[in-house]
Amino acid sequence: MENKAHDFEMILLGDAGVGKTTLFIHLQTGKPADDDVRLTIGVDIAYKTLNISGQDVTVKISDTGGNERFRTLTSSFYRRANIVLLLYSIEDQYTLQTLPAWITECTEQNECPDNLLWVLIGNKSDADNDVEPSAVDSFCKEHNIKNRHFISAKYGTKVDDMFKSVLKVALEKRKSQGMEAASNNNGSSIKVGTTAIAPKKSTCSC
Ligand SMILES: Nc1nc2c(ncn2[C@@H]2O[C@H](COP(=O)(O)OP(=O)(O)O)[C@@H](O)[C@H]2O)c(=O)[nH]1
Ligand SMILES: [Mg+2]
Repeated sequence: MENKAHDFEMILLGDAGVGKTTLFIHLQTGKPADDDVRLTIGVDIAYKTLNISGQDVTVKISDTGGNERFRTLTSSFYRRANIVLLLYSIEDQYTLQTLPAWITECTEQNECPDNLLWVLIGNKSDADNDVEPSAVDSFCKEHNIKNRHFISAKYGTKVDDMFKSVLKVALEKRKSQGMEAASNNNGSSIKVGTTAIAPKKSTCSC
């Protein structure tokens, strides 16, 4: 697929089987995924435009394409992401326990990890819960994750609400980062001694 202009880049991370592709297809098509289209090869990319508070926002969404099974996600998958949906299945507490490894890998490969928006998604909310709420609380505390959602990607429960809410937070975050950068910079140059140095142009996409 061609690389379109987009405001945010979102990646779906988590162990095989947690429902990333099911969520990806739901976000892409607006309806539940058929079983036969779920099996995918290579990185899958979709573009989605949504109006958030009167503003059109385009998001590039990337699914792992099944490569997480072999722990072979390429650095380009992580590099320019600004929003990371960390998925676990509420049916299987082990899938929450493995998320820190994905966080580490993403932090190492992303070009601007300090500005990443991390969102925890407990998927399969239609199924029996195997995860203690206290385990989710401590996970969020430990990794400083302020946004969490429970969805059922299979049945589409809360998927649209989650997506809108995440984009709203991402927009607010970007706005506050912009304001912070402006107040830090306050103009076009930084004075060191008697020499004015133009601020280094960031290569960061966030
Ligand atoms: N009960 C239930 N099953 C789900 C849900 N989302 C995905 N699944 C099932 O979980 C399995 C793995 O889903 P998939 O999207 O391929 O996971 P991925 O490996 O993370 O991409 C499939 O059998 C899906 O139908 C959900 O919200 N509820
Ligand atoms: Mg998949």
